[in-house]
Amino acid sequence: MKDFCEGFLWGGATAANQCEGAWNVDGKGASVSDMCTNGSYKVPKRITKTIEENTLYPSHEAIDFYHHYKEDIKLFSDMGFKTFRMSINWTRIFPTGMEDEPNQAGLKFYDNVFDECLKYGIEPLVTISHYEMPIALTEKYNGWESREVIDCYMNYCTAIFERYKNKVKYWLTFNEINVGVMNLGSILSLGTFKDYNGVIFSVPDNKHARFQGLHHQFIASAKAVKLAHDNYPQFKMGNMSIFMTSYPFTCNPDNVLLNQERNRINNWFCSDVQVRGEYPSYMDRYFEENDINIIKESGDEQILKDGCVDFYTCSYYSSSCSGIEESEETKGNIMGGLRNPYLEESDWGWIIDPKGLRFALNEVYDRYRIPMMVVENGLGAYDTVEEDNSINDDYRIDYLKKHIVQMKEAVKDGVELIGYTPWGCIDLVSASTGEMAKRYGFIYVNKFDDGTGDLSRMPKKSFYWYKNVIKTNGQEL
Ligand code: BGP
Repeated sequence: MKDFCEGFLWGGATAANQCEGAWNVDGKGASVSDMCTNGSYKVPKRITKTIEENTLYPSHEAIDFYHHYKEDIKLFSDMGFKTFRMSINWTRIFPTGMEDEPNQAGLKFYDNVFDECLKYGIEPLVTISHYEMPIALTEKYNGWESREVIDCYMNYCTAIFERYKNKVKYWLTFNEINVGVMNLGSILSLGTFKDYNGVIFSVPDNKHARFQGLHHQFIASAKAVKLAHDNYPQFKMGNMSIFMTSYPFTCNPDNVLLNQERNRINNWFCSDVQVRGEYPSYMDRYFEENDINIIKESGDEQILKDGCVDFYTCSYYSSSCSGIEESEETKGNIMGGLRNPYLEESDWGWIIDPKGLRFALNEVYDRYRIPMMVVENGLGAYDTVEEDNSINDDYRIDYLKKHIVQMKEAVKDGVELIGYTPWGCIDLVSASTGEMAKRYGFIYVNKFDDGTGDLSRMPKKSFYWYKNVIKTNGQEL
């Protein structure tokens, strides 16, 4: 029977804006994330037009990976990481996104980070854009709504591909690109929120701008893939989508159809374009019924065809149900739905569903038949530091163990899974709430929601557990 392949890429994942800090250091410009305040499960975070005094902006210091990367990568290596998923902060390389020449200090920083990884035999897995587009592009162009932003992104890709061609092989064009099918995507990834400031979840919806923005992201992604394929044959280019398994709430055919429709729009639309190189036919009706008219140029079809990704990646945290009934709802990571009565949830109300991951992996592999990675998964939880300084995060071990068991089942089912990078391998700022208290890491960071903390790092119990998982290639869980 099949098992995790030799050379399986065990590792962990982060994003620049959630860990680096040093938000305005060495020539870095402000990104969308740098304009977001902290929040909590109860108090939502806000985006502000200017930096407000006496307000905490968690990305500004985060866990200061910028100055701790050597120590952190050493700890990853102690765990036996084969890969480290991280993002390049666009605004470190092009502070406004519109310069002709890249910022040398920014380029140098990532040289140092990659060299440090390679020193330990850790393969960098790089997200090109992870919720950190230059704020200047949102102001000038309303973000991805304008086609001009494709050129800015390509300028950025050209600079980083050429600079890191001997250091980075695996690239992801956009983090969770399908967040753009939801309103929240206007802030996080599309930058189509011109002149809005306030609670991020309350941004007024502009469907046209979102889907136009997504179209531009598809074109940018395809062009980046083609640039890589034409010039850097050693590169492997991937997509990255949120996969939120969705079940019909009951076997009522209306629920089954509703579930199919939601799956298509939320889970499949973006990856269908990026993997198959064309818009799926089912979207025509959706666009028509929602009065969405995407402006395309004549060469776009060909660009999409020429820019299909080499491997599929997704984040997976939770699942939900679709139904026409009135019933309790659940949020989950970004997408929600009806609450599944068979499953438990995390302290942040995200349903925990390891079998939903096996289901997802099978569905995706059946559809695309290309190598896959799960590049985000994990449990955001409150951790307690005991008197002897130990952190006994058995709940996190339990969550990850159950998901790895199901990944193994999927491999036995025939899925070509080549990597797994649990989210927030070191504690970092939460994307949805801006908190530190929602911790995912194998490594604890002494940093708190009020901005205090000495930033010291400490392995949790899960650190030693995961080290053994990697050592035994998933045999001992
Ligand atoms: C994903 C994002 C990550 C990350 C993760 C966990 O949607 O790609 O950036 O933060 O979710 O979410 P949160 O931080 O809100 O718990």
